[in-house]
Amino acid sequence: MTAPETTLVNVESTHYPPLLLRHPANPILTRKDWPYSINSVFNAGATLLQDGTTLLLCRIEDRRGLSHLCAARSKNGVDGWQIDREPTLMPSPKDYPEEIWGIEDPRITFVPELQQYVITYTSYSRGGPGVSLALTKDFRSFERYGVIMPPDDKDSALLPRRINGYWTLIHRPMTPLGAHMWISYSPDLHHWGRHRLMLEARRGAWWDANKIGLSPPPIETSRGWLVLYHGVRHTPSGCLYRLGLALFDLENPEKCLLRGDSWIFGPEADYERNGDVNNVVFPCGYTMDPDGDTVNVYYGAADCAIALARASVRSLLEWLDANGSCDRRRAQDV
Ligand code: BMA
Repeated sequence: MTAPETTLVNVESTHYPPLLLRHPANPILTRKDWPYSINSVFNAGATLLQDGTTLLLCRIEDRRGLSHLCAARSKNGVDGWQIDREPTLMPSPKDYPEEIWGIEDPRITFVPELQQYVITYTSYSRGGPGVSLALTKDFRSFERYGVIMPPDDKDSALLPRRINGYWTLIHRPMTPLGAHMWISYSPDLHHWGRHRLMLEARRGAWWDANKIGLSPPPIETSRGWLVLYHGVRHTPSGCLYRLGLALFDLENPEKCLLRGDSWIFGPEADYERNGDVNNVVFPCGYTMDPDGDTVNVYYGAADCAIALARASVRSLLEWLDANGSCDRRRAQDV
């Protein structure tokens, strides 16, 4: 197995295996890089364009507190970013009133059947955050479908192909039972149904108690959909956002095959510990290297910057084999 480059850094030496290695150039994008005035840049969707360019669709927060999306492109996915000189996708509350308080946290899925990128993002409405969807071929013009999941819902991504004939969406509605990950199906990307609970937040002292959500879109592997999810721990000094790992059946993605008990990545570096919101690592996108094993995970750090950590899919699966359990234990754990 090839480990990701040895120059990548692990901030603290612990006895836990470092699965996601921070890039030494971190943070790779901050507000200082922006060609126009912004408060902060964070939580970017990511994809590779046809010519191998990495595209990040970044969440930009302005000084009003409202967010829009802006594209940044780089040949190597690390530096030399070409940033759109103006916002790429602005909220459009006149036509889409649910976007009145901004649009946030995009996830990008390239869908071969449509030959388009599908973007799911949070639209911040008067009723709270909901899930909206837009299509694009080039990240210059967009076809908006509007709200597909009403408030309160977020942390959503589309799977790249139909499952049993239906488009499949993972999302995180808030219910009186807690903030769990759900899965829904659609024949046309407009009408959604067959809503099922996919992964539950645990309870009590667990790192992922009460509130979880999908982070980047699932990674398709021969063994299943590999899912990085965030868990939010409420502490007396605020929330702690960390990442965990789970694996779901390829043809029946609501079926959890393995779920790790421990978190695998959490705020440690200064740019993750300190920012507008301290102690947050929040990935919304990844790209895959040509070796088919190295994933570049782009994450928002402390709601102030974008950082990069790399991992080997094979190592993540090996870790799950050694540290995960089948979700049928769930009932006793929670
Ligand atoms: C979550 C989302 C993210 C944000 C995080 C920490 O609820 O809204 O956009 O990065 O909180 O503030």
